[in-house]
Amino acid sequence: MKFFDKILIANRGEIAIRVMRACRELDIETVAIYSSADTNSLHVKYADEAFPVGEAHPSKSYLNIERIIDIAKKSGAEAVHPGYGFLAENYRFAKICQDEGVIFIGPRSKTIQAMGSKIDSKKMMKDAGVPVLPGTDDGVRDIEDAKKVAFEIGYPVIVKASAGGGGIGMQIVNDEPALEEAITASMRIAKSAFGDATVFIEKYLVKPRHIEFQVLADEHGHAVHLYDRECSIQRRHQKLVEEAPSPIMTPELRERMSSAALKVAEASAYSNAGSVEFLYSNDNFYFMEMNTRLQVEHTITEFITGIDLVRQQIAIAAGESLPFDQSDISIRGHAIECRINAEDPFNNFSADPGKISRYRSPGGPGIRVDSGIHMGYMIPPNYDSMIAKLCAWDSTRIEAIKRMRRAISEYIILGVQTTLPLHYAIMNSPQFIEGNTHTHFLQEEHIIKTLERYKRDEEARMQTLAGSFGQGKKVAAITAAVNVYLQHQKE
Ligand code: MV4
Repeated sequence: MKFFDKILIANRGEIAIRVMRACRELDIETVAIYSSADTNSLHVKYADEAFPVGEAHPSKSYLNIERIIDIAKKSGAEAVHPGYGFLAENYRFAKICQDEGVIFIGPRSKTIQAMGSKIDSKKMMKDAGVPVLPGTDDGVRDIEDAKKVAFEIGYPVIVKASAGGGGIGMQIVNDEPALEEAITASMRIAKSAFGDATVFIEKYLVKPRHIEFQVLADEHGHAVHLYDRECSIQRRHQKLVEEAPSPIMTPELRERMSSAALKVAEASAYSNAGSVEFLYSNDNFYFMEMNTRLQVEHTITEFITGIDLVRQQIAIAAGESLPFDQSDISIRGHAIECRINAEDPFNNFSADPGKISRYRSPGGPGIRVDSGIHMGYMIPPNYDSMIAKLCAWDSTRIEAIKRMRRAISEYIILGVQTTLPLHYAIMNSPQFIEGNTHTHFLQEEHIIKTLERYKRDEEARMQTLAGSFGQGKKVAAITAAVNVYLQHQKE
């Protein structure tokens, strides 16, 4: 079954390669685009054809809609996969693709647009019977009205930008005297970041969990969910560790949350892959937003369900019906993803682009590495700092954690600082092992203390490792042995 002959991948790095891998298995030819900073990038070599798309700055290349459509037509690509980031949630791009006769692999333009407004999507879900946090139903119009609503729901409240993303413009307000200034500040930030000053207020949850459900829907009205992911461990709204399923999930909670997720898909007449984000606190959950794209962490869902999400996205875009229904989808075991960023966790996570001087990625049972880097690769400073995704699967959560520790111990990335030491600290943290995570997990004392201990131990730092529980030495020794081996390889 051939869904398309040729697909253009409007992205770079690991996700471009991930999509091309699905294409190759489906006998679909691939077209890469690349900026002037990516002439030597792996996604360009992996593709059957590659076209320059412009200068390094994203606005001149990976966001250049006109040029991308032009390349799609010139190359004869019938469809475009946007990956994540860049144009993935740009409803104008989806619309232009449609108008130009190129299939956009994702939901319809109108759905992307509707989900892009936090106020509109929240309203739509509330009407559909999905739990949402109490707050203003519309944008804040006058301060007296805002005060009244905040008083009714009780402080603390949060002011959010309707067009917002990544926490931009969010203001937490603890009491009435602080409300007016927070609204003004939020509106100003929202106006400059999104060109839309609309803000709304809702009840603030102090240490919620972020739990999301993967959904797949075809263009014939069938929708299924592919279970849950826990994504609470993040820093400045960038996720760092995700796991599937959530460690707190019970059959009863899963029943409640998955039916809400499917209601979201139904109410929006959704098609293609998406995820429904909830905040969870005290056995209650609330719809936050729907991501209308393939997400970075789709890998762990693939591990526990055995379903190739990119293959399904392509089949759905080709007009196929879902080849399974809900009763065919079950989960097996537990999967964890660690995002490896070229950042220095010992220096306030400052970006550390540059040349990879030594590289060896882990392998063996239950390990998956998605990356676009290799030995000798120069990480350009122009894009996101995520350079690899390390995923571990095993039959139980604790075994998956131990497998992840083992994989981290095998992972050698020299030449740039990475988040590997932080991941090792997290995988050894008693709180994490208990599944006791929330959105403020990384601010907690214990992780910072462990990192400071690693920092003092220069040798361990070189190996990117040092352990709690007395395992550090053994693991560091293994890493050192592999490093020596690689040194010999080079000389
Ligand atoms: C919240 C919240 C607490 N209460 N809303 C952050 C980004 C945006 N998607 C929503 N965010 C939050 N909204 C209420 N009413 C806490 C956060 C939040 C958060 C949410 C998910 C993952 C990480 C987070 C980190 C800090 C704050």
